[in-house]
Order: sequence, then C-alpha cells, then structure tokens
Amino acid sequence: MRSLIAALLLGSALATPLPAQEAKQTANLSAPVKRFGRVSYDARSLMVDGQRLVIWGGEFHPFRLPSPDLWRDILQKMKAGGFNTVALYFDWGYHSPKQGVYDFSGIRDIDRLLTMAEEEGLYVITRAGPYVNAELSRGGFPGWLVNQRARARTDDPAYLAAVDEWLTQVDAIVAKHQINADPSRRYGVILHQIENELALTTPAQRRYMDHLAAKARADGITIPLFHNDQGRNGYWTPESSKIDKVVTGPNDLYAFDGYPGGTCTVEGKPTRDVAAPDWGYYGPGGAKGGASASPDTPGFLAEFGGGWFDYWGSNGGYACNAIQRGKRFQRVFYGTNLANGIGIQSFYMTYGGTSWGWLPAPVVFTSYDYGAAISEPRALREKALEMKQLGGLIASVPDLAGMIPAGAVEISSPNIQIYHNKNPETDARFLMVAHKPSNGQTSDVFRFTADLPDGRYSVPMQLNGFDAKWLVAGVALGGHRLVYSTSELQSAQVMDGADLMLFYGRAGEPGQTVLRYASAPKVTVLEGSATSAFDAAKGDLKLDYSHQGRAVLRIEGGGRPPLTLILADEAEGARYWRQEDALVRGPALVRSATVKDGTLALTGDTAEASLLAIWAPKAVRAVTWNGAKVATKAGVAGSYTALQPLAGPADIALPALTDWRVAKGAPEADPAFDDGAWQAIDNRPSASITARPDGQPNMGMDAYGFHDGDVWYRGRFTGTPDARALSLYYGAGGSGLVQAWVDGQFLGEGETPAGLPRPITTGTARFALPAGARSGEHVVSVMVRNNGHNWDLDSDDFHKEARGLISASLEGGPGGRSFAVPIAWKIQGKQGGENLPDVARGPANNGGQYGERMGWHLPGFDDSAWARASVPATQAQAGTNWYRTAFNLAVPKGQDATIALSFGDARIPRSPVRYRVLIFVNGWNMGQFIAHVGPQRTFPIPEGILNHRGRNHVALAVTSDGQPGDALESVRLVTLHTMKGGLPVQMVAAPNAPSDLKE
Ligand code: IPT
Repeated sequence: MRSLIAALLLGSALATPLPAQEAKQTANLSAPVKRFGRVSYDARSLMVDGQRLVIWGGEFHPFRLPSPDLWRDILQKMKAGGFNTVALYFDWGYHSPKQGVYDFSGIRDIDRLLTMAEEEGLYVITRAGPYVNAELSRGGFPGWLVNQRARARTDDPAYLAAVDEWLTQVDAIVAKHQINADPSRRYGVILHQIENELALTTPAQRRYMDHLAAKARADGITIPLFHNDQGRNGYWTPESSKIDKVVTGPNDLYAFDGYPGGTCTVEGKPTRDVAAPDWGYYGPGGAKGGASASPDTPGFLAEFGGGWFDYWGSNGGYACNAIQRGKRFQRVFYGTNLANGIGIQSFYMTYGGTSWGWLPAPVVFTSYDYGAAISEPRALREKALEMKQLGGLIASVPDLAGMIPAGAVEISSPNIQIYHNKNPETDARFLMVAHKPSNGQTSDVFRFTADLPDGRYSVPMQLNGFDAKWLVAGVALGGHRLVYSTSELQSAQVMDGADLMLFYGRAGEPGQTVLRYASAPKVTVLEGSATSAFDAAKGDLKLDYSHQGRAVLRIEGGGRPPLTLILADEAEGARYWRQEDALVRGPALVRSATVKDGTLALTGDTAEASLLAIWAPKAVRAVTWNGAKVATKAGVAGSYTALQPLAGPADIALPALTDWRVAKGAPEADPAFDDGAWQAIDNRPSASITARPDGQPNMGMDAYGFHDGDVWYRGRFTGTPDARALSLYYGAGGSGLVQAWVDGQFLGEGETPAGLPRPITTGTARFALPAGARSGEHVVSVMVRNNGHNWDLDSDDFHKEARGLISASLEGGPGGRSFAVPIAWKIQGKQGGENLPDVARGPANNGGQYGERMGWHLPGFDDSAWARASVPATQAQAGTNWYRTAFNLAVPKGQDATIALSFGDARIPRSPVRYRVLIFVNGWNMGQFIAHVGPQRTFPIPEGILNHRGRNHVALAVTSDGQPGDALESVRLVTLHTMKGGLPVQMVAAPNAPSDLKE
C-alpha cells in the first residue's frame, strides 16, 4: 500500500497525466504521529483523540466587537455557517495601558469568550501575539512598549521581560481552555500561535522564538505550537523537518498565510486575474523551491483571504471585497487548498468587526468589515451561505481529512482540471472540479472518466462560469454507499437508523447521483422530478434530475436502511441548516437545535415571515422556536412543517436626531489657558526610530505617556524680527492632522495623506506667522491627531516612529532658514496618560481632546449649560467643537438589530467639505469620520454599547479649519441589519458621568 501511495504521489501511476491534475510534491507519509495530549498530527492531518479532522476555521477578533454578549452571536453564526473552528487574535495593547497593568474583565474577558466557544461547539486556535499585526495600532503592541529601547521581536532581555508579562497572563487563560485541560471536554483550544509573520530569521530571532515556545510550555500550554509565515517561505518550519532551504524554529507545526486572488479595482470592481495557487501536493514547491516547506507536518494555512481590508481615502472597497473573495472564490480557492492537502485552513476574516476608538493602524479606517462572510453589522452575507454548504460537506464526510492524491482522471475538455484525492484508509474520493486555470470563466459541458472505488465511471458534468465543484465518490454515508454524485453534498445525517441526505447543484444544471444496492430498491419521488435506473449487474441505482427548486425522493429496500434524498438547487439548499439532531429548512439562521423530553427546541433568526420544516428523530413530539411552541403538521418524507409561518422582524422606528447642543472644545488655543498642570517637554531619552533635528528636545507624545489619539502642545517663545513661518514636523499616522494657533489666532492645519500600500505617516506643516509674533512673548498651541502607530510588519521597530510633534521651528520667508528660537513646550494628552481613569472602556477609547479630558463624551455629562445648535451646521469655529444630543430607542423585544450613525450623503465616499468627527456613543469612541477623505460614512454601533431599549447619548467632537461649510453635515440613525431573533444583550458596564472616572 505504502509504495502504491508513494507511486501516486510521484504522479506516475495512472494514465493520461494531462490535462488532469498531477501530484508534484511529496509529503512524508511515513512521518511519525506526534502527540500533544489529545491533539496529534502526522503529515496528512491534525487529529483530536486520534480522529483525523479537517480544520475549517474562521478568524474573529473579540476586541473588534466591544459587546461580549454579541461574541456568542458571532460564534453561533460561525457554527451554523459550517465552521468547526474559530481563530482568535488577542491584542496585547488592548489589555495593558501601562507596564505591569493588565485587564481581562468586561469587553476584555477572553476567559468568557473561550468558554462561549466551547459551549457553542467550536475548536479554538489562539493567536496571542506578542505581535499580531492585524491592522492594529502597533500591530497589537501596547503603547508603553513604544518607549522601550530594546529592539522588539528579538531576544533583548528588556523586550522579553515585557513579553513575559503579557504571556504569563494570557497563557494562563489559554492553558485553562485547552482541550487537553479536561478529558471530558468536547471542544477547546487545539492549536496555539506564538509569533506572527516574523520574517527576520537571524540568530537573535531564533533565540526569541525559542523563548516564546519555552514560555508557552512553561505556562502549561501543551497543544501544538505554530508560527504564521507571511507566505509559503519556509520560515520557522519545525526542527524535525530537516530539509534544505528552510529556517527551522522551535514550533511544532509549520503554518503560513496567503491572500491570493487579486483585489478590487479603484472603481470597486472585482478582478479575477489570478488562479488559485497549488500550495501543496499539486504545486511545484514553496517559494524556496524543492519539496514542501514542511513535509512532516500537515498543510496549514493560518490565514487565507476571507476578504481584504480597506483604507483611508478609498472609494469604499468592502462591498467589492465581499465579492472578490466571496461566493465561488471560496469554492475555487479554498477547494484548491483542500485538494492540495491543506487540511487546516482559517479564513481571515470571518467576522471583521470594528476598529473602534484608537485601535486602527494608520492604514485602515474604523470599519474592519473586511468583506467577510459575516458583515460588520453581523449579517450573514451570501458567501456565508456558500460556506455553510461547503462546511456541511466537511462535517458530513470525515473521510475528507488526511486525503492524498489519487492519480489523474481523464477529462474531455481542456478547459477543466480535476483534483482527485483519496483517503488511504477508506479509499473515499474527493474530486475538486475547477476550470484550468482555476480563474477561468467559460461554460463547459464535459465528461470525466475515473477509476473510482466502485468501478470505472464516465461522468457527465457542467461547470459554468467562475466556479468549482466539490464532489465526493466511493464513500460510505450512514447506511448507504455513494458511488458518485455530480451534485454537491451539503448534509448527510442518520436519524433513527434511517438516512437523510441533502445534495445541491446550480439551478437548471442536470445532476446525476449513483448509489449502490444489493438489489433494486424502491424509489418514490415524493416531490419534484427525477428518473431512476437500476443496473443489476453493478448494483448501481442511477438517479437523473435537474437542479430546480427541490426534488424529494424516498429510497427503500435494496439491502439498506431507508433514505430520504433531497435534491436541491443551490438557493434551495442554502435554506437548510444542519444541526446535530435535526435538519431545518426556512429561517434565515438556525442557531441551535436541542432535543429534550420529546421537545425539539430551536433558536434562530428570521428576516421575514418564514415557513419552517424540520427533519428530526422520531422521539421529537413537540417543537419550539425561540422558546415559543410551534404547531406542526406532517410534511414530506417524515418531516414536520409549521402550521403558521414564523414571524419576521417588525420595522424599527428610529428617531431623528434633534435638540443638539454645542460647546467650543479647543480652549488650549487661548493664550490665557492654564496649562500649569501639563508636563513640560524636557530632554528625556527617546526610543523613537524617528530622527529629529539637532538641538530639539524629545517632543514625541509617547515619551510623556500619551500613546493614542489627540495630543496638545503649548509653547512660549520670544518673537524674532525675521521670522515669517512656524514649521512643524509631526507624526500622525494615515490621514492624521495637525492644527496650530499663535496667541489664539488659528494658523491653519496640515494633514498626512491617505492611501496604500503604506500611508505616509509623518509630515511637515508650515504656517505663516502673524506679523505681531515677530517680537514680544507669544503662545503657540498645537493639536496633533495621531491616527495610530505603524505596525511592525518587518520587525524593524517601525511602530516606534514618532507621534505628535517631532520638532518645531520658526523660519524665515519661503524656503528660508530656521532660527534658533527656543520654544518652551508643554504637553497634554489623554487624561491620566497610562493611568486610565476609565478602565472599562480601556486604553483605546480616549485621546487628549479637552472634551475627553473633561468627560464631555460620557452619557452622564450635564450639557444643559451648552448652547443650542442646529445640525447640519454651516460654519464651525476652527479647532474642535463638541455636539451632543440624546435619543430613545425602542427596538421590539426579541428582535436583533444593528443601528448605525450616518453622516451626510451616504451615496458618495467623501464630502466636498473638510472636517472630522470623533464619534462617541454612550461614552464609547465608536470611530472617526473624515468627511473629505472617506470612504466610511456610516458607523455601526453594536447593541450593548447602544441601548436598544432606552436612552442613548451621542457626543461628536467635530474638528474643522473653520472655513465656510467645513462643518458637521446631517447626522442620522439608520438600521443596517435586523432580524427577529437574536440573543439577549446586556449593556456593557462603564463609567456614566465624569464623577465616575478614577482620579
Ligand atoms: C497578515 C497578518 O498576519 C494579519 O495580521 C493581517 O495583517 C492580514 O495579513 C491582513 O489583513 S499580513 C499581510 C502582509 C499578508
């Protein structure tokens, strides 16, 4: 057997090598099984309790959904959507405002999240940093680490000491939730990532990796450890893979990431210019050439594009990303991965969420929707339903785990390729039918001929447009034998000893399914149409039909248990939800199905009045939907259908936002402002990578304990006769801002540009000095908006680029020289600096705007003394003005919704007028709107931050240059997503009024 497999792997055994797919790679099939408690692997697959598994995972970031009750909503949607695993990044900086200070409560309670994942039946992959990237400010490093001189991601002892602080805390939580921690646990953490995309592979990095692995082990993490390589470079393959041209590490598994498939055009159109790469059995080798990057360990994509991020100043790419890496792409690309032996895949992102507050890196704006399967407002996109169908196959056919190439098949069309794999133990087959190349979009009618486990068959097929088909053949399904089917299997279940199967295909295309029997079975077409023919010599029952709505067949006798066969078109198939104890048709989501005391309790969501049909075990005598009894009658083939449709959601009446009040928010510009309590800029040492001109003090905000958001500087200088300009060199991230005043007179503003691939994150702004400033004493006031620290993608300490002012000088006329005029500076950023007054909302919520320091953003702030204002406004004072209002919501009970704040004209990505808004809802900074940059105008606020049944407060910090029209446009509430159903959501506890803040 082994030698046969080896021969097949070498691609020699079966006839007609082209145009079919031929295996080019060797996996070391004699690699020993490596065991880590209940988790083990060999070269073919991961195993839990000795059972081979396809890991079908999706990435979710708890820090991008600051409403813990909704974490369960995402996890349930993932589980119902066919995923068996959730991959979680943790953001070190989110938990640590100050060295030695950590918080894991409330929105940071990852212990609770891991419990939820287990309860919802998902395996977990933890990716705890220390560095994660993730389009987070500093790639997840805490603000205070910017002040550390030690080079990050090396074995410098100071850096390692910082890292160990975090790891000690987070590892303890991960260790507790490992599947190994409790033998009775069905789910839990199965894999753990120790670094992300560490592309520098020097000895110092190797020692750092050794430290990280040893630390995880010392902290009780016993499951396999891995690193995520930025592409299939062979960086940090396990020590055991003694092959050329790779860099080995102390980790157990080799994993890599990939985002192939092209991107959207600037106009927001998907491109299909890239074919799916063969990153395994069928590929020519890794980027390093030669054999697989890690032949002893299973194929593992720790991230594969489940969308892509969007950037400041784009035309709004998420709708396109959802298509570009959406329906069909998933089949073609994820299927190619699976065929290539990549049996561990996690899609980044599956729920992207919101980079609220100051979480985002300079490259991204607030929404991290990512075009993911679950949209930012928590709706299942069409692509999620396709994932459900693919995940259903994976759950129904355990034989798919650990497959290897089975040899070429013959294909009648040069436009088609078929990956043909087999399970060495059961001989079951996986046939991934794709175009050749896989991004082909032709419509093809063809046959393939293959030696399948039950004989040689010539199978009629179609593949129309950009698409792929995931077929299984020669496989035992319950009490039946599937010889092959040209339809795709969505679900196979056994209930009371009888079988229930759901196949689907593209609407209007023919389908053919062949099942094997000892003698002719009785076939009854209960609904729709299908023809059957029995070949007594082979024992084959061949069913022919068209995928159109659905056909329901009952097959009895023939030496097998009764079978109910549902043959659906794709849209019909998408209406079914496969649960452990039931198959349910109708609602927009079935979250859970539990049988207890003869009652099947279903929970889920409806988008409209929905018919409900259920296949369940005979013991079920009653059905409830979201707790209410559902009267049923007998339906087709042993099913039950509800007598009445389940109700859909009601319209949500949203109030207009009126009764605005306004206050001026930049008193720091006033020369008389009292900055007595501010810190003086001194010559303290800097860890910044940004060089500053000789003689200038260290003005960078981080050195003074201010890491996120806005920072103010006030300086005093003596005027000099030739001075004509004030020049400010500043660091502000992408689309950052600097504003300056002298003696209360607004000089103007400067911005860092938007755009990819790496935004320009520092800039110099030059302002004309008022003539009066050429002599005497003056006060200069400067506000810098820090739109995030850089990530550390290349491990070059790029996250330590300076933020805030870097240098300031008085200069002569245009292009003139600088004068050595000393400016005595003071600085003020967020209240308390690293000592957070508001621990619940945490380090990312606030910067140093005056209104933030005074608690104007908080719901309980008393604004009754503020002036009344009308919105939209036509004129703003230069600087920042705060607008506040309140409103009530009354979302019907038992109805889920995501409500958003929307600014101006939602049809255009950017406004003709220039201003920015920090959006506070009930005290939470839920994002930044930059009117003239865009593209985001609509900001979803998750329930729990937003009170869906009660009072809400909005505070908007509007920053403008004061030019006519550069003022707040219309602001309104919009509903982005609503369903009847959902989960109960508690408001997130956090300080209500300024007096609740810690001193
Ligand atoms: C890769 C990172 O691992 C991840 O954190 C995130 O940044 C993602 O991609 C992009 O959203 S990095 C990239 C260079 C592939």
